[in-house]
Amino acid sequence: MPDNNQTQSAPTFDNPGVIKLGQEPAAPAPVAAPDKTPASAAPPAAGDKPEAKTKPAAEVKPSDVYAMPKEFQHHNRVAGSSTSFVGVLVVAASFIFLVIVGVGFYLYIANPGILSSWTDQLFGVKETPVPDTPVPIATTTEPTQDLTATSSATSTETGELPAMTPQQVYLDYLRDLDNITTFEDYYSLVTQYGSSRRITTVEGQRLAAEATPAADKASVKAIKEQAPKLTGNEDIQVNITQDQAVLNIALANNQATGTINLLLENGAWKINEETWTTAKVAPVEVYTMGADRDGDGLTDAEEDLLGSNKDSTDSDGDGYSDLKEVLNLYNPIGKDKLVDNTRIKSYLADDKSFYFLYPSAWKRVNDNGSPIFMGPDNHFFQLVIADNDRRETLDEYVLRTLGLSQIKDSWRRSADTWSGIISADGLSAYLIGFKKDKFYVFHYNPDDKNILEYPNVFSAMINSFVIK
Ligand SMILES: [Ca+2]
Ligand SMILES: [Ca+2]
Repeated sequence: MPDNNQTQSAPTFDNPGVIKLGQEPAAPAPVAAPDKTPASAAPPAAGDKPEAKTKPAAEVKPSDVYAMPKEFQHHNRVAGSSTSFVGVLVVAASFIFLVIVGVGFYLYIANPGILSSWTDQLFGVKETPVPDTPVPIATTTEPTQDLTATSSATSTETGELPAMTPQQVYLDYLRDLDNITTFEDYYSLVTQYGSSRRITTVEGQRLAAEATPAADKASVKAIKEQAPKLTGNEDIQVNITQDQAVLNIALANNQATGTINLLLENGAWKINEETWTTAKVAPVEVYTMGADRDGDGLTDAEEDLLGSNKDSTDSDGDGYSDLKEVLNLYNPIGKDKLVDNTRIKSYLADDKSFYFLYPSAWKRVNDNGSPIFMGPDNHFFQLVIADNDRRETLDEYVLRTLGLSQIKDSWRRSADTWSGIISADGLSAYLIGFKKDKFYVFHYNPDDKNILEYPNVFSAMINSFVIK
């Protein structure tokens, strides 16, 4: 679970980073002045050296008859006869120079980098001078940075940025969550927005959650109650590291804060875990109690079921109210136990591992492990038994099954052979025995008008539950 108290450093999207421009050449190097050209290698001017040799001797002796060395004769002859050849050389050198300058200029226009690299090599240039004018950013090939994602948030498979940011994914999920009506809708939503781990988790909840219409309804209700109601003014902080994103959301209208963990899977952000630090206040209960003419807490429907007096708070006059007797498993119309009331029966499991009381007039259906007791007007009770394959505690099971973040102490119940948690609306009871091998989940499904006609008989059924 992410530690939302830990302040993490701001993501790197605050700093889009130094945009690395290509090794842009400095201002065009001016074409080299023709001071070093092959043409400058002109032949030495003829006739300067022989000048020293032409110094007349002070004394001329017959043995000193001057004779010009052969090499000088040769030089003189060449020099004297090659004037037009030097002109040709100059013209050729000029032509070559022009060709070099022209090719150089062409290369510079076509690909500035070549010349600069060549000149860098030739002249040992190590540093690229800072351009006088900023290079237009448009020349960069970097993708435009999304403020809500960092360049590190790329899929390792596609190398592309996810199409949606983590917060977009979560907000879309909340929007769609508001429209679900069944647990199957929820599961479908999770397959769209959830991480593979979360999909697996929710898949494991389907059997129990969809066991009956009542369970389905209760599950969806709990999931929706747990979802935060965002106004759009929330402060959402996003921390992205590699393939993980954490959203820290502070609700605008109360103290609740959420930590949402998302994983990058197949190039998209998937919701992996949601944690809200403060349980949201449950909405005002939409269920209403059935009529209770004498105001003793036992509804008129229950008094009819048990045969007690709808106009007396203590039908048998023993000093104990009808309600108190029923909840404590005593007969409100006699001095015996509730099970002795002819309108109540005991249900014993096929393997005789547990039993509990139920209204004998209610039709028992689906006795194949998850008995349903159908009452009038589509009110019914059901028991669903789930093996504790994961060896979870009751709290873990309830938190996971209902997607809750906390369990209130006022929801807890216990008896000689089990401990339990009653849902906030009182319509579901999650029990576990001391062997901790099974969870026993009782549901009360009221009618479509959400009028609770049999809440106390349902409570008595749970209170009568005994694991052998
Ligand atoms: Ca009553
Ligand atoms: Ca009584």
